[in-house]
Amino acid sequence: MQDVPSIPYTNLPDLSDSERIARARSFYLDMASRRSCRMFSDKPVPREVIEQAILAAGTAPNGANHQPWHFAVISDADMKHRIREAAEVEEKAFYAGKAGQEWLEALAPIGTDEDKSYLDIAPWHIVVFGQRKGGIEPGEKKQNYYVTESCGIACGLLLASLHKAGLATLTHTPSPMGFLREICNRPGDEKPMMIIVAGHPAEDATVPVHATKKKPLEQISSWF
Ligand code: IYR
Repeated sequence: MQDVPSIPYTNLPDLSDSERIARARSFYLDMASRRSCRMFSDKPVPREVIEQAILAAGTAPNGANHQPWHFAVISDADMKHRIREAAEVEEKAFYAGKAGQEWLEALAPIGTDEDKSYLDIAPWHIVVFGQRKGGIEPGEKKQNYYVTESCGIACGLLLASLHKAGLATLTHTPSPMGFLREICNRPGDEKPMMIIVAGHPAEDATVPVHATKKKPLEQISSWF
């Protein structure tokens, strides 16, 4: 390693191995109870919850620590409605055949369609943009690296934080989603990655059983 300004690595708790296993299992069980929600309540959620979740997202490992992301956070009803209308235009074409038969068949057990009324109802939209150009200091236009990977990890942390805060979430990815750049007033070198919809589930909310079935460890890992 090159000699760069450094601080001691002292921020991890001193746990026993059994405590480590218990914590890892507890986190797994908590995350396993997360469900993608498509039936939201309009019950408000304090802005501070969203702020803390975005701060958590902003700790994600990323390319050259350029932190190549921007979160456009929307509670304004008119803006949410504009997003809904634009998303539904794309989704209508998608479900009318643009997706292709194989994709539509894959989605059939989830029961999704072009009706995105939850975008009006949920209190918060967090639109995640990946920054192709940036750097660390405001206004810099350096090349950014691993933008997709970095933003993917950040979105994972954002979803985990919101779930830990007792909120329902949905990763919504209308395709194409260039309209998000215009609505959120973001520059052309930013790529909309996804909308994370957050709020409380509707009282009668349900989730498709299909989405609750997760692959077992043997199927998702190999050990050497
Ligand atoms: N964006 C569409 C379709 C969709 C695609 C996948 I892959 C999903 O896992 C779920 C939905 C929609 O939101 O309906």
